[in-house]
Amino acid sequence: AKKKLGILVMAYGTPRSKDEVEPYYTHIRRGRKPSEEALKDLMDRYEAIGGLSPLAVITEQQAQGLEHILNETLDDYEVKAYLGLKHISPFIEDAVAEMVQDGVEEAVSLVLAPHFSTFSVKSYNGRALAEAERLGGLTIHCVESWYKEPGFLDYWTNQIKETMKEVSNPAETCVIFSAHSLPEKIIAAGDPYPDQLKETADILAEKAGVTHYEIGWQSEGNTPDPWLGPDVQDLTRTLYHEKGYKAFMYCPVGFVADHLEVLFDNDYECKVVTDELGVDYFRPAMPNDNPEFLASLANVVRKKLFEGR
Ligand code: FEC
Repeated sequence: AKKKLGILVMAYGTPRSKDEVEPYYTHIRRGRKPSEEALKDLMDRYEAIGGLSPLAVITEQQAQGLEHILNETLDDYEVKAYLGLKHISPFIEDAVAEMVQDGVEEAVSLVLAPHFSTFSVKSYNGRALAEAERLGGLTIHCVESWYKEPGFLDYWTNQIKETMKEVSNPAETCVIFSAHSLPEKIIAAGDPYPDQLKETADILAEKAGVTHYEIGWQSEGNTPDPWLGPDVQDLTRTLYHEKGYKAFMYCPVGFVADHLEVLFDNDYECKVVTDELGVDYFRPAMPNDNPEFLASLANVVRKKLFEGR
């Protein structure tokens, strides 16, 4: 008989109905209810991208696609993907409990975000390991980061090259690589997150033959402490004034799907800035359920599974 292998696919999560926006936001804020004003602001942003985020459907497609590829390529295993979300049900803990109930003894965990940070990947994996420990009988091999996986880099390289074909003057275009901002204090704590984004940008710029590129941060939270900068909107203005670029291409490589932070923070907010400056806006397609991208995630899982065997 084939051995059972669980794939714990972890992602941020998004409200699936308007009623879920408040509990979701409260969970993000670690149990503190948002003010009426903050809640309305978030509701308005969802409204601006069409009512709700497509993220729920995309995350599900990514998990199913990954399960399918792994079942086709791992002869000795019966693979099942379990979705575990950070801020909404099914929570990470629910997914771990389901694996234990299904009699899964071995699992690989993968966060649908390429770069490691204590705030993101470490907290996802920490929650999964704590629940597995509490329930017993399940070993989870945790992937920590996968931004250097060749198929992932190829995905973005191709996207950038294709999008460059639409640009009228590549020599006067700047590519902005970005990830979700985090509180600046992570740097003092030695977090590799900023370096990993920089490395991703350097590799992609080289592979895609991009001359002008910069690193920016986006979607920072509404808290008093300083966040990693420069913010992508401010950066766009500064670069325009200092270098006179005629077009900007936004590559939010810290994310893997169309969701609020891309559809609003890039496609609306950054576009407001490029419109104001009278320059062109470009944003290559996100990986979503692209088959080559999912195949690269399957590679990451297989490598983790066979590591040290
Ligand atoms: O499409 C959607 O509905 C949801 C998209 C969504 C993604 C996402 C990814 C990341 N976040 C990260 C960190 C933080 C920190 C705070 C924070 C706040 C929010 C809020 C919303 C939200 N995030 Fe998010 N994030 C998404 C959505 N995020 C909504 C609350 C309103 C706001 O501030 O805009 C600040 C929490 C606090 O108040 O203390 C920190 C990181 C990622 C990328 C890695 C990952 O996907 O896990 C890091 C997608």
